[in-house]
Amino acid sequence: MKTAFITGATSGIGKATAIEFAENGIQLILTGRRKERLNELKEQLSNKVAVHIMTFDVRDRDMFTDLYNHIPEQFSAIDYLINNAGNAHGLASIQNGDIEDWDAMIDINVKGLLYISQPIIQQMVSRQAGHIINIGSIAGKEVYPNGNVYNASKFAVDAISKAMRLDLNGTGIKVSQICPGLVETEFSEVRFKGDTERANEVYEGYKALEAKDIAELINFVISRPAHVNIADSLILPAAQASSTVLDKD
Ligand code: NDP
Ligand code: 8X3
Repeated sequence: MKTAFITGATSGIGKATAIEFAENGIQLILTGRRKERLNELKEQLSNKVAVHIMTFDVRDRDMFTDLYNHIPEQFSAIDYLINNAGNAHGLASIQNGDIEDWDAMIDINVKGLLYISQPIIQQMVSRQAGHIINIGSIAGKEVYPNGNVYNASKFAVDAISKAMRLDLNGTGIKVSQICPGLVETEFSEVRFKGDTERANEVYEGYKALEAKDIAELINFVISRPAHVNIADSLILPAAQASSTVLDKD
């Protein structure tokens, strides 16, 4: 039985990945800050696979370390690490951006990913096996107006993914990055701080990707034969050509 550790499993892509993995018999460590949602998902999936939940903020390295050191034996060998937790906070020019939003994006999307990855990578190295999937973004391939620090955080994920692949070459660990374009999740609601109307507008006038589309790609990437690594992958709605070109009604 394989084990996956998914960050940001309380909504969107992370939640859809948990459901996809459970359908494929992969037991789960589900993480996020919203405990209620983790409990609900555990309840929903426990008839398919064993589920362990860990409630923490990826910025809180001490709390993560403590929880990680107490993972039940059954879940202790992690085969798949899905580094998914993250968000955009705000959409403003560099001259007007909110410093707290910048801190949140760098601390969560970049530093949080690193904090979670290192101990899990060390464990994978000792077992000479494992697969890390980093959720990047089209925002980490090309910048767009007012995306600045979110773009920078996802460019960092792109660089970290490449760096992990170099450093882990020869250890038996695969590193893949998946870079979605527009996916309809709670992402825009977070970016616009609960302004649902503005968030909904992001997905109006075309068919955005669904979280399940990304989950299916993740499942495809982890289920390739041992000699195959899909190192990087850009997945867009058919209506999207770039970060700034979108065929809307
Ligand atoms: P959602 O807002 O639906 O989900 C974000 C997830 O990240 C939640 O489960 C949330 O859990 C978790 N999270 C956020 N901040 C923290 C934190 N400080 N500590 C722990 N967990 C945290 O968005 P998506 O599913 O769309 O986003 C998932 C990933 O996909 C992100 O990395 C995002 O950048 C990326 N992405 C999204 C795209 C899109 O268009 N939606 C496109 C390209 C990439 P909780 O709040 O419970 O802690
Ligand atoms: C999320 C996609 O284009 O809103 O990473 O930045 S975008």
